[in-house]
Amino acid sequence: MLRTSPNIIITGTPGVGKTTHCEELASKTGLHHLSINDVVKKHNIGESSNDPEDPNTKIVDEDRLLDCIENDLEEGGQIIDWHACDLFPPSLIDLVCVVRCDNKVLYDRLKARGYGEKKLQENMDCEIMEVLVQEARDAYDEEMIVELRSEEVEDVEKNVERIEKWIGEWKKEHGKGEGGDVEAKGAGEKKDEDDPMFLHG
Ligand code: DAT
Repeated sequence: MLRTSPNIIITGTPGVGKTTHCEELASKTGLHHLSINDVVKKHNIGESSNDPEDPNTKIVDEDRLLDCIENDLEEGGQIIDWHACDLFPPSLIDLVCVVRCDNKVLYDRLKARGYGEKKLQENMDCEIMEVLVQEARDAYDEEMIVELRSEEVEDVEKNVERIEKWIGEWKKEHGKGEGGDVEAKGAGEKKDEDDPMFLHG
């Protein structure tokens, strides 16, 4: 089935601003915020970890997770909110946004969430070592990946605007632009400067 709207992953270290971006983007575009946390809860597919410091962390059965969301992904128009990205089949993904955040800002956000020292340090290391950027690069084509900074409220507005423009371009290219009969452009015709996601890095 051909998707009429793109599937977009919003990923990154916990606390960087994934949910904030997904909610804003969903409200601006009408695409569906697919919170994997909610899917895991709804279908009860997470096992509690044995870590006493972190009993709320769930180890997710990825095969069952994919079964639960496969139809949604095939339909398209999903904004996937999750702190991992390499489990989603590349053929069903159109854009991967890795949200990034300054260490000091992230530390304060995670502290405010009440994270213990160990969990806080693990997540800080994850951001410093660029774990999610690397995971995205290992799983998807470089051209599909974009890093977005999220330190201030204005960053969210700017990022969401960029993604909105990108969605418009995607729909035009796939013949789903406003007006209906826009012809799909061949991939070879596309110039980087036409692309709102990659224009400014
Ligand atoms: P995540 O879903 O990645 O765990 P979140 O969206 O829940 O992160 O955001 C964590 C906290 O940080 C939350 O209180 C909102 C705030 N926040 C996120 N991005 C922000 C930004 N760009 N400017 C100001 N606050 C932000």
